Amino acid sequence: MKIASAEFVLGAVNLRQLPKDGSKEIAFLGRSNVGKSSFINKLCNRKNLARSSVDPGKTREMNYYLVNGEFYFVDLPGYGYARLPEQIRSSWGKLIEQYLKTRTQLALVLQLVDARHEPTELDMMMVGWLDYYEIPFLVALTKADKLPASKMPRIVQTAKDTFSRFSNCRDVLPFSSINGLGKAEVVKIIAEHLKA
Ligand SMILES: Nc1nc2c(ncn2[C@@H]2O[C@H](COP(=O)(O)OP(=O)(O)OP(=O)(O)O)[C@@H](O)[C@H]2O)c(=O)[nH]1
Ligand SMILES: [Mg+2]
Repeated sequence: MKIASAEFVLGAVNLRQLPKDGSKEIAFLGRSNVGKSSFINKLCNRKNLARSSVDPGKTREMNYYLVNGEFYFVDLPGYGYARLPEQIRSSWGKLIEQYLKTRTQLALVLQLVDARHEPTELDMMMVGWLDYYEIPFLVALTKADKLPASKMPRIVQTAKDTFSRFSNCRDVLPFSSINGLGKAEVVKIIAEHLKA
């Protein structure tokens, strides 16, 4: 599969606003500032399709991008931004859990984890939900360009040890929005899940 076109469709703050055409969805989940928007831009070869923020926690909407006129990339609001009021954090949790629980056209989730850090408690809670709701997911270790190449194999192996006990985890791989590391593999796995 080649990603030839991508366009912003809508930003939703509740599930009633989501597209109703039934097209398959690939969703991007991860803590605030982990690199979700940059990831989408890299996959689509676009600089500013998904707005990447200098101001973490700003994206509160679920942003939909139509790809190849055929399926959606869904940029989910980031979690774990401590400076947000508790009320917003809990409404975020309800929205995402309802989305994961009910969205039958969701084909795959890209769970993003910073390659330089251990997965957070919230990261582990998210993959717990994904597994519980039987949603296939791929773990991408972001900002891999910030790691020395010599450290990479051990970091990837440690992450594989952590995530492979979840039966819906399809793979764990390093990714960089700067140099494109991992992009070809990610596109291939997305294409497989769109077909299934
Ligand atoms: N070096 C490097 N920096 C990255 C990479 N991906 C993202 N960044 C930087 O990390 C910051 C956050 O990236 P975003 O793509 O906005 O992260 P996000 O997950 O969409 O953040 P929120 O929308 O706030 O949840 C930006 O300054 C990006 O330039 C990467 O692969 N390598
Ligand atoms: Mg973003």
